[in-house]
Amino acid sequence: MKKNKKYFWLAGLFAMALAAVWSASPVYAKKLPALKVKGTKLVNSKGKPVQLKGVSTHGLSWFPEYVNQDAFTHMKKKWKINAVRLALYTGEYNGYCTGDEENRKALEKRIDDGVRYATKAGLYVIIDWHILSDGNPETYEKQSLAFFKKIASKYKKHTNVLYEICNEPNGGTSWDTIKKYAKKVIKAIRARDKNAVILIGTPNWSQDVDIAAESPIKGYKNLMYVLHFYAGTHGEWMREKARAALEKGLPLFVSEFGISDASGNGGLNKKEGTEWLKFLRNNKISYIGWNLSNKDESSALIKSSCKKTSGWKSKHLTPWGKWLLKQFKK
Ligand code: IDC
Repeated sequence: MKKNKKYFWLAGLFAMALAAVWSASPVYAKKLPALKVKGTKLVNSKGKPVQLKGVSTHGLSWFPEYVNQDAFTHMKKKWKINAVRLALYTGEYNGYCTGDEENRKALEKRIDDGVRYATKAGLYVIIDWHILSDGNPETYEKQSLAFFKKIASKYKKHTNVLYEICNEPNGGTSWDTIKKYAKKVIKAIRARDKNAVILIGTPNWSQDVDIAAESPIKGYKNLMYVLHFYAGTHGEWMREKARAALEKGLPLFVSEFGISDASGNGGLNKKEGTEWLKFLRNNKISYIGWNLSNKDESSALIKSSCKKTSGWKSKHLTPWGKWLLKQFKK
């Protein structure tokens, strides 16, 4: 009898210690349900559609100060976002593939920090291989494979991580070329992380989803195809492409958008932006606004006069920032 009592207390202590470790661990603080792709939609484990809504960082090399715990927690609580995107430029100045080894290490740490902050804040997080001036994803294919192998091994247990493997192929890169690249990267990710959602960029700055829909990638689950728009430049004609893709059963994800023109600057087209948001809501398509910085451009969310890197009030936001926050709260 006495002996039993002792074991009872020991078991109790052990359970308490386990609970303490569990709750102190940032990784499991708020484990979000893993997402899947069903038909054209992103769904939770019960098959219920989930719409991710959030913001993208600017280039991680250029505006690292916005990757911080307070910012992510603030955006989750006050802005009501549920996802954040970490934009890892590959080809630009101090990009992942153009900077030196020290820069690369710093960028990798920023991604790790970003995932940790997002996890703690209860956000889904997209790790974005941000090709842009490098146009063709094959330009840095070797680096991409090495990167995603490393990152997928590291984050295979994180149910809140999504991988975006080529932001915006351009310069005439064909869907065949993108597919060839994507298959290699998907294979590398899947060998490590069996289920995470993978986002695939489409031709012509991720606009030609209708072309991707004619020949989607086969043999893997949980793949989505990327559509990007800037309402100042892209209107109904691009929604037509999206509709054509959906009709063919292609799952779409808007991992970047704005309502300025495609340069990320110029006036805002709120009317067209409202049309787009209606379309996204009706089709339960996830959307991520560009960009979390105070750069002096109309696609920045924070006013250039504001130096705060978290805890923003309405007066610190640009007209675009204010508009986007209204959408999140709808
Ligand atoms: C823009 C930034 C701008 C930067 C430029 C080049 O807003 O400050 O100088 O990139 O690096 C995209 C790209 C995204 C662009 C954005 C606006 O994915 O990197 O950011 N845009 O031009 N596609 C369409 C628009």
